[in-house]
Amino acid sequence: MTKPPLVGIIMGSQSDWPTMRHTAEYLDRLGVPYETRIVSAHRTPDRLAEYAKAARGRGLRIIVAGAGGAAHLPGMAAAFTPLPVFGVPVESHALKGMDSLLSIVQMPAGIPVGALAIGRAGAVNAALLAAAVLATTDPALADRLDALRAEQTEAVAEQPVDTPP
Ligand code: RP5
Repeated sequence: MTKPPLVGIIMGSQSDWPTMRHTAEYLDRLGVPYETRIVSAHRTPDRLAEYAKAARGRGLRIIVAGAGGAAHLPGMAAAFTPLPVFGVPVESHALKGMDSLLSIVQMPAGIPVGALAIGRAGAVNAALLAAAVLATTDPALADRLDALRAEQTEAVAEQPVDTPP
């Protein structure tokens, strides 16, 4: 039987998936159950409201929201749910994700969004941050997170090598 999702990974467009799949990949590595949805703040506002309002009642614990450009998805999701929302600024073509970052990070006091880095780094770290929050009440997950960090440390060489041209 599959476990019910604890993390909702939402994104504004199919075009965000190449970035947001990294969140899914890391949650898979850590054994954290999640779901994925395309939910646009602008193109599907009713879907966003319904999703965010129902999220806690369906058992989700955290929402990771990725969006690019005028990236209102994380902030609007946070407005509709008391769950922690982590925002991932997707790298846009026109402004390289600076637009996404500034849209996500500068929330008015009272409705928080935890803003991550632009692009893949933010997507990976959103998964690790979500796992760290869940690990505060899940010792087995805390062990898996420790193991992943140890693996990462082991993988760092002491000396650089020339890369082929
Ligand atoms: C945002 O607009 C999405 O999050 C996406 O990053 C951006 C562009 O969307 P598409 O035009 O590629 O669907 O809503």
